[in-house]
Amino acid sequence: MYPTRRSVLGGGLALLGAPRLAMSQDEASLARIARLSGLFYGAAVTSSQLMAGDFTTALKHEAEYIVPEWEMKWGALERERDRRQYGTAQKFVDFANANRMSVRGHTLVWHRNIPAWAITALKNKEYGLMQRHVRSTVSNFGSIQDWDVVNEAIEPTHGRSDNLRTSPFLDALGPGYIGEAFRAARFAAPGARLVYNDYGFEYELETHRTRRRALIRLLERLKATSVPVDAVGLQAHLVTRDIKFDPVAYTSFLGKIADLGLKIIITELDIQDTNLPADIPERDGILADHIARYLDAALSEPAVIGVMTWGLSDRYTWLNSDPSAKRPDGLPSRPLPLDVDMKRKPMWDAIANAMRNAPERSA
Ligand code: 9MR
Repeated sequence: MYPTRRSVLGGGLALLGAPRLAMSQDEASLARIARLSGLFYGAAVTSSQLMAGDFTTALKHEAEYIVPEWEMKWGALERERDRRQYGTAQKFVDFANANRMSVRGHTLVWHRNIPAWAITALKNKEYGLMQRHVRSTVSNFGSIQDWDVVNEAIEPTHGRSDNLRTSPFLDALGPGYIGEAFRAARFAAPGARLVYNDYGFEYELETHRTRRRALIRLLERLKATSVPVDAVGLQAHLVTRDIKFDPVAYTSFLGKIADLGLKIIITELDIQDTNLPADIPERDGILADHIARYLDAALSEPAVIGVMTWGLSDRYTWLNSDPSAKRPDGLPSRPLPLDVDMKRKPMWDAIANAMRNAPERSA
């Protein structure tokens, strides 16, 4: 079943005469294709999926990076105060080591999944708490060289002039909490790539335009105050509902991030199909086309160094349990490169082709 001859040869790779892709159909994988362009490819998974038979086989074949969907969030690591439990999260590191993969750490400071006791402690102005969490987590996973340090700190609708989201961290520590989090991470892992990660930048919607401006301003502020941020993670949870993607506007946005000396990672790529026809070939074609347009634009910016999908197979996706992504006909969604049986979909080809056609990165 995996990989299938039809899906590899029929799906576009047969046309690849270029020496950059001189690999057999069995060898072809998103990670290998990515690497040939100097990019990396990986996927988000949960700990139980690391031992899920055919899925695990597909994961090892396709990806060179994994990122835990939940298991490294604060609420998972320290549900009870001062009783930090690293066992489940460690499984990702062990799996990666055993399979010559890398782990992205996700995520140190986020307004969601904060343990209840920590919300109370932050309200009580325990100033060192966030920094301690960052330092302990990063030091514990010394082999992780890539961390989402602050996640989703922008929310212009919250009405602040700095466009920051009101959150337990902001309330307790003020806007400087972002810089403090990065400094704590740099202290604990001087060589790691430290990432600011966020969503909602892709489309020609007023909200997305505002968010793009807000992100650039935030990054400018961080750079101006020597905050050690190395890269920006753009989640890229795409949607197909009646909205416009403008490659020119998007690449200009990416260019502004690159001009600040920052790398860019597409960190959580997937796509909602709530409004699309039930017919699978038709639906998959539209989704693949949308992904292709997005990635062709994104990967034209040399500062983009890698692509992670939020899941690998339609069998396991947060979109099947998210109410906003439910299809009116109740059919399961198809947001990822492999179907529920681990067969490659047109989206796999779209991602592979976009990475193959990307200008070669030097590092
Ligand atoms: O996919 C993740 C889901 O399984 C978790 O329940 C949820 C809350 O921890 O987080 C989901 O992942 C989110 C990611 O951490 C940050 N960006 C948005 C993702 C989808 O909600």
